[in-house]
Amino acid sequence: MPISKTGVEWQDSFKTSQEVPLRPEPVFDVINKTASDKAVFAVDVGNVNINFERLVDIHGDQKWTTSGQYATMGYGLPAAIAAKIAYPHRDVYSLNGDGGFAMLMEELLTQVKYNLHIVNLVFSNETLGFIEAEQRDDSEQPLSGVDIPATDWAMAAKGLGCESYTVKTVDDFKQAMKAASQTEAPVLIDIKFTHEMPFTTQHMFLDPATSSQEDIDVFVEKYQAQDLKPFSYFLEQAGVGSDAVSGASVTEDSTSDPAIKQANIDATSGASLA
Ligand SMILES: Cc1ncc(C[n+]2csc(CCOP(=O)(O)OP(=O)(O)O)c2C)c(N)n1
Ligand SMILES: [Mg+2]
Repeated sequence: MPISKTGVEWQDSFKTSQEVPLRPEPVFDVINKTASDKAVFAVDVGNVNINFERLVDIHGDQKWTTSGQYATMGYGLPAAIAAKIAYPHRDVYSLNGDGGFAMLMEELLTQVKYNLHIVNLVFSNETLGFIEAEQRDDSEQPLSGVDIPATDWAMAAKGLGCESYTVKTVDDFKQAMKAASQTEAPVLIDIKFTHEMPFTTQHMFLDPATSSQEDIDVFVEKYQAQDLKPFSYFLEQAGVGSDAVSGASVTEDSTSDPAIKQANIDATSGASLA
């Protein structure tokens, strides 16, 4: 019996979640189990990157691409078209937030026109999520300009000539992925997705040495993080003082420098999930 779950085990524990709107872990679990060894994933920009990079299990000869340097939203659909032309015999998926999808959704017409069998996934969280998370966590400003109206993307895609599905549950998604594998047409799957932001690793309130109990309680409840331990816990288990990692050169005097103080906190407060 492990004394505590690691970040990855904790993350995996949500794979079987039946929560609706859907959490990312069960959705990616289906993708991991369904996509062939030669699948290609074209990933748009936003929280979809965070979820993809945390949860996808690239295996076999799979390939993936995203707009890494410029973080250009609207990348998913054209990248998937390029992938399908380059690799006509591979299964190609585009993975998009609803905001990024809305930017270049007319590219479904190109997929239809050239009869490209691409499976386009839209994670409908009704927000420019990545920016919402920034507004919440970084600037703590009132949310502004991030909400996206609830939209029937499947109906819109149908109008553009695609086969399309709306999924609200894990079973819906499994069925839609199965149906998508049995057609030659372009497919759109609108995944009604959680409005919660991905787990933040930027400010983790887990360590009583650096956070108030109130902050820890709020954080743990919000992320169902009862099984997560702060990094200092693992150092103690290993018999290593947290000073050894946070920098022995940081003295009592130097902590009056706010930058060093913050670095000290960052180094000791919960790095249990990368
Ligand atoms: C062309 C462009 N405009 C704006 C941005 C800034 N930006 C980065 S992520 C993001 C929001 C993405 O929203 P969505 O596609 O709905 O994905 P989510 O984060 O909700 O998964 C924005 C506006 C960008 N990267 N590229
Ligand atoms: Mg979104």
